[in-house]
Amino acid sequence: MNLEKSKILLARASKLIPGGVNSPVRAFRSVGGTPPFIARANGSSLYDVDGNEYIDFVGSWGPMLLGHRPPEVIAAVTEALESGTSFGAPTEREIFLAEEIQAAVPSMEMMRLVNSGTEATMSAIRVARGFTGRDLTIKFEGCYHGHVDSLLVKAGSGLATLGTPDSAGVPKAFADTTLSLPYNSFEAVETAFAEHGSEIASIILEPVVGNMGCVLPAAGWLEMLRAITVKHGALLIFDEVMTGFRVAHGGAQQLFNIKPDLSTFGKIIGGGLPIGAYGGRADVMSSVAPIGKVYQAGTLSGNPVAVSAGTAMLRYLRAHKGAVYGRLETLAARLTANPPAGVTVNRVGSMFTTFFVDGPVTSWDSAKGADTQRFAKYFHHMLERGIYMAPSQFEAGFVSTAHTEEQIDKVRAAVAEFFAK
Ligand code: HOZ
Repeated sequence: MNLEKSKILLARASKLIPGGVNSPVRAFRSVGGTPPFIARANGSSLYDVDGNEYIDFVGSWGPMLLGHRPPEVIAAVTEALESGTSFGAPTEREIFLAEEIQAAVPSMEMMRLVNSGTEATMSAIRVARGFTGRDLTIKFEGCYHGHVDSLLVKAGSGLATLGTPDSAGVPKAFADTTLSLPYNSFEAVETAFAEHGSEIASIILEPVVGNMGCVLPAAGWLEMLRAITVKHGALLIFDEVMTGFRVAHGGAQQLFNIKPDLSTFGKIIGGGLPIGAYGGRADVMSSVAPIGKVYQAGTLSGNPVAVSAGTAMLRYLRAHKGAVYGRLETLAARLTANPPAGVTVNRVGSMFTTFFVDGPVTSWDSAKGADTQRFAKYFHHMLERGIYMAPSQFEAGFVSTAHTEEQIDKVRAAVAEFFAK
């Protein structure tokens, strides 16, 4: 595969930007090789600067549920640009997006729009602390909630990819406010509450994990978390940055019928533009300034172009939800049916991961045993055939409505070819 122009751009970028990338996993460090520099995208396809075309299963790491450049979103962005790009003042457009989020996710009684998933989770745990007057947060090993200091403890995603579960630069005092427990361990949660119940402000989790690869909640796990947080006066925070509007129109909380106290969103709610949101119970969100004492602010929060893209996306999803989620399920089921021997495929709706592990993957302990060298070979086998999967064993893949049956079958043939070797 010719990646000559990408190689030149990577060298140029690397002089200015650490690793030549603005988010570590994009550098392909765990799979090796040169990351294609992308020139443009349309539907289910990415096109790089060397003229290579790829079927895209990264989808900008989640936002592209409808594929790239859905006409409704492009039209909304174009229209919004005519009115200006940022005002630092309230607009009606922000209300449209908040109304769309609430229509799909009724637990979002009040919310605040921010610029990324990281801002959303950072703010949500601060609100939980402010509301409860407690300092401790429970998170789970392999769950990634953005690059928030106190949540970069045994975090998945890019840190797992680089083999460094904790980041340098996080003061011990911050990390000490986090109890990191094994995902799906009922016992670990019960013990933590038995020992620290009155100090725990919240549990934050990915209700379906995407950031150690796709990992499902065990039967009864989310129900147990809901019950134990109620019992001890702690808040339950669902990080739905990845799962929101992805695993179901109303996110994982709809799929599993659990009402969290707070939720965080990003990705799809911006239609591909930078955005995040956190919200939930009105009494809890009333802690946020200017009506409460928990401070959080942002110059570009509620940006008119981003909220217009997000509103167009969510209006489309609400109007076509039967067709959209039905189509995603059909395509993703076709993609992941009858996996080859020796690997484990986890999938919820259109989120999936092929783990190079022989046996169930239910936690970071079981995920981290994956054969990452074999994964790297598989990744390049696919890339050379024009199939762009996440360049990490510990990330989820995403199917969009723009994919076709023919593309899915092409992927299946490439997978079969790899495993026949
Ligand atoms: N690790 C991030 C997704 N889970 C990657 C985001 C990006 O590189 O854009």
